[in-house]
Amino acid sequence: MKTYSVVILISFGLTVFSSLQAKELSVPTGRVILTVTGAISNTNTANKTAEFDRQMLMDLDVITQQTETPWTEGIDTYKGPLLRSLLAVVGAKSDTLFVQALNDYNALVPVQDSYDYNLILAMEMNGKPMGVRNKGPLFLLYPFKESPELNNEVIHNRSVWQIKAINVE
Ligand SMILES: Nc1nc2c(c(=O)[nH]1)N[C@H]1C(S)=C(S)[C@@H](COP(=O)(O)O)O[C@H]1N2
Ligand SMILES: [Mo]
Repeated sequence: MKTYSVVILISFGLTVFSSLQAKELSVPTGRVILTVTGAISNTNTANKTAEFDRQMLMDLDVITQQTETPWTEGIDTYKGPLLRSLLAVVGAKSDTLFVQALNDYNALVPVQDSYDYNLILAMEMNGKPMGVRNKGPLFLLYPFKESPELNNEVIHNRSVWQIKAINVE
């Protein structure tokens, strides 16, 4: 009876453990569009970074956000993973992000913003993948419509588009 329970407990434990493992970072099969570096506990490369292709990002906690922005006319529909779900999957261990664009623009973004707001890495605009010419492949989008107080220069500066990398500082 006792031995039986122990065996059950161990196999239950192993099942929980392996399902946690399965939730950990997969490996990109498509083109890598985002690299996360720095203070993270889950990595998928030899040099301890976390690389993502489009599919891996779309497998995170994805929402759509309808909003205007200071750089666009009218309301558009954006889709992409919540920043906090990206931070969870890489096991981000610090409170500031250095967000880096393809054109070498960069900005520091407090991790707290991702908990205070439904901040997404927008990948699609009005149902179409965002190209580099159109703020893609990833645009750190604050919900300006939902939270009008975000419409200020500090937040504008954090609204990095054409993102290629995020360092957890
Ligand atoms: N990739 C990228 N993102 C960026 C910028 C940029 O130059 N490149 N400029 C930032 C700043 S400082 C502001 S205020 C807004 C708007 O920039 P713009 O209106 O000068 O284009 O985008 C932000 N995101
Ligand atoms: Mo700016």
